[in-house]
Amino acid sequence: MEHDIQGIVKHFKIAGSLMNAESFGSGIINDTYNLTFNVEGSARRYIFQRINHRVFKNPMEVMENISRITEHIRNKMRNQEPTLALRQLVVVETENGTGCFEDENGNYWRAYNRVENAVTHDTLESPQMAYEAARMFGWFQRMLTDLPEPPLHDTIPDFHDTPKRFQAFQDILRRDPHNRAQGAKPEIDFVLKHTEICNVLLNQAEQGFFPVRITHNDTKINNVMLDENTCQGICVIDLDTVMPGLSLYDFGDMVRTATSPVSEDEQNLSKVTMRMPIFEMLVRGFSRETHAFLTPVERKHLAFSGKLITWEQMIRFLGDHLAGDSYYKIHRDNHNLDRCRTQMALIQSMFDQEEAMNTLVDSVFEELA
Ligand code: GN1
Ligand code: MG
Repeated sequence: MEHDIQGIVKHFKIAGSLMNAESFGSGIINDTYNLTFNVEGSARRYIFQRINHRVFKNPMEVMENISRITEHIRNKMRNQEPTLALRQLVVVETENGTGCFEDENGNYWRAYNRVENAVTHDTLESPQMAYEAARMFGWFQRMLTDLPEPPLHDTIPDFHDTPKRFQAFQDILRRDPHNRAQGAKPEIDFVLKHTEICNVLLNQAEQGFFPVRITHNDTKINNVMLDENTCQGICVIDLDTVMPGLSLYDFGDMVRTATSPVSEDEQNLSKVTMRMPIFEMLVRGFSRETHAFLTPVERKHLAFSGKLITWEQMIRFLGDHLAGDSYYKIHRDNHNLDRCRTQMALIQSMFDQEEAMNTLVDSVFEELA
């Protein structure tokens, strides 16, 4: 193991002794470990993470946000759903009373309890899972509608500012520092052909049509935990990017990550498709928790948001490929290019089914009215 985990855990308020540490999860930003402690004869598990501070420039602020969010949710749930309240993330305190420890190498660490009998899925096998996952991300937005002041820190400024992302993409394309543009011509052409997607939400947000809410901003489908046996939604995880944002960013990233039957780095593109039955369940699950506060303009753009976030993700992966893979962890050559290609195939599939997707959203909201 690359880090001195034994030394690091001493700085967290955890009773018992460390028995085992192993790498964990499929995140492509932070490093995650599953640690098992012996607490008076029984095993207790924790998740330890090294926060990637090249990406999150101020890890202390990230943890301040997360402590506030998790406490707020747990407090509300204690009254509403006491059993589920016990299955939420709890930030483990460090010896200095914060939720973040900086080691001597300048790495930042945090720890959570491990939520037991709950699992995450990189791809969704059933419509029921899609319903629950979407309901949970909707629930998460609803739970945070009354988070007391002050506003949360912006942990990554302009995170979903698609026009700024596009500018950054154009900049790296112009510089092409690793001479990779040549080998990615169809992908670059596709991006440039569909720039009309870029400004739609932010232009209207500026005119006041999209309220700023507290959003998760990274609603990859494996960021929600479902009960291992019943598939019931338990909690939402990976809270680093929870900050002010537009509701549709969260819906869009679910469409991106849940409707395709294969993972985002699948190399056989013929398998990538936007599955309508899953999309339907995303709309049903998300709207169940949010329909009371979503505005008509937000509803109208639910289907569109899938395209937007997938296009944004496409330029992020492609931009990182051109930049020499400096942001996302890669495990093979052209990994980011593969990821970019699945996004492209998925957008194409959404183009093909656009009308049906919009019709479905309308009919679900009509049922709810
Ligand atoms: C990153 O590392 P992970 O899985 O939480 C990224 C998301 C991307 C995602 C693509 C902070 O998420 O925005 O959508 O990869 N997180 C950050 O897989 O950039
Ligand atoms: Mg994340």
